[in-house]
Amino acid sequence: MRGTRTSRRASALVIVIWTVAIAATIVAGLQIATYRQAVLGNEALARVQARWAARAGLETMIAIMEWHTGNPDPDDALAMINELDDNAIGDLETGSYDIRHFLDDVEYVGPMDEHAKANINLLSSNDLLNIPDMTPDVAGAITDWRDADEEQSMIGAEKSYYANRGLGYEPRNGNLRSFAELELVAGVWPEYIRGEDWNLNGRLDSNEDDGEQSWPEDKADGILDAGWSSILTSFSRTSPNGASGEPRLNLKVATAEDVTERTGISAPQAAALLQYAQTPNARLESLLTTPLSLLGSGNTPAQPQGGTTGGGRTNRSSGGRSTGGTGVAQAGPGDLDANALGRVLNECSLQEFTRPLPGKININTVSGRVLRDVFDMNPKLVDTLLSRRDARPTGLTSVADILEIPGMTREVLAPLAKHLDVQSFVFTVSSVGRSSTGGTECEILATVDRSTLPAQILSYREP
Ligand SMILES: [Ca+2]
Ligand SMILES: [Ca+2]
Ligand SMILES: [Ca+2]
Repeated sequence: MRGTRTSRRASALVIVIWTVAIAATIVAGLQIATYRQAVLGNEALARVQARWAARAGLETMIAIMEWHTGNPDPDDALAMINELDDNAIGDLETGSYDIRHFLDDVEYVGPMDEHAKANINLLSSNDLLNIPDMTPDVAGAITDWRDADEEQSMIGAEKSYYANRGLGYEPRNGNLRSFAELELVAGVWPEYIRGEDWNLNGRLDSNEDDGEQSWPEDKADGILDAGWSSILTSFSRTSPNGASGEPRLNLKVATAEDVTERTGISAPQAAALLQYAQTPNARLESLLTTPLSLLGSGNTPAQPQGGTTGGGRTNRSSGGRSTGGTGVAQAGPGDLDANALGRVLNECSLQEFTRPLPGKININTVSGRVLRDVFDMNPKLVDTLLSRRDARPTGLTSVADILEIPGMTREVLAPLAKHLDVQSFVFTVSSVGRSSTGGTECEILATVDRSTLPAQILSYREP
């Protein structure tokens, strides 16, 4: 009896031990599965946190841009840019964001100003030929890609060229809409366009700074050499609004009263300006290089004569007028002084803005490389211009201010004048978000146009 009871107890003990062992195994298995799920959950959560942190950075930039479009400060050309830069790094409860870009071999905190580069849609074949690695056939092909006609330039490429090579596409015969589109143009190599910045985000990513370890090949020197993308853009736009925020006054249809009210210039000056506006090929920037009295009379500086006046304006003889001086400072009583010229350039136009037009370079943010490599400016003059510009806490508030910089004569300014502005409207924001739990990162790359409200996203990707 006793033996049987002992053996039963032993059997029960074995069963209990087994049960406990099996239960323990099940619990351990459950724990592992739950742990894995928790890890996956945390990773997913961290990705969401990082993505929304990046988005918060972008939204912050857009909010600042929109505020300054609605509330412009005509006396401070840098107000918005400074505020963007001051808010380009931010902390949130669940993460942080960081917005930066490379320009002229230096990394800056803040969004990339597309107006710091030259808009490829505004460049002539001659401008294009100044660019490093540019050859005449590629410059011709870019011009043909852009121009509306099908007439092949001397060594360019129109529709037939692409068809004969079975490329499956043809030139747009219109302005390039993205910078990567340039790679479709005959003879253009991605290496020229991107340099080391293979994902075209204006940032030095790890694969772009590790030599030959990963594509692309790079110098691994901590500096982003972004090829043509560092000096050219297709995104910058001209604003239909003046520096005051009001729609620009179209001089082709405005009255003298409109002009005096808007710019504060005298009635005779307004009349002369309106008269010039009616001449064929009139360009507002010509005022920078030629006094109003010569433009309004339909004369050129080369053949100055006392022409007809536009409303009692005093004509001056050509005797004392030099085109080699410091510009508007020599203007006569009928001409515009620097302040008046600045207001005219900032508030008027010679066209209706029925569609977005390619943007100009902002002299307050343009890189020295753009002035040297695209506009072929003397390097010493570029240094003077940039140091004078950087010394002004509120920047240059009118293109006319440039004439105060030593060496910026009318001759130097003439080929450049049509490319210059003092404002920026399009920025590319590379916002990298980081989750506060773990180091998960997510980048959002968006190009924002603030020229009209609400701001428009011209391009968006998550590289
Ligand atoms: Ca064409
Ligand atoms: Ca990059
Ligand atoms: Ca590499």
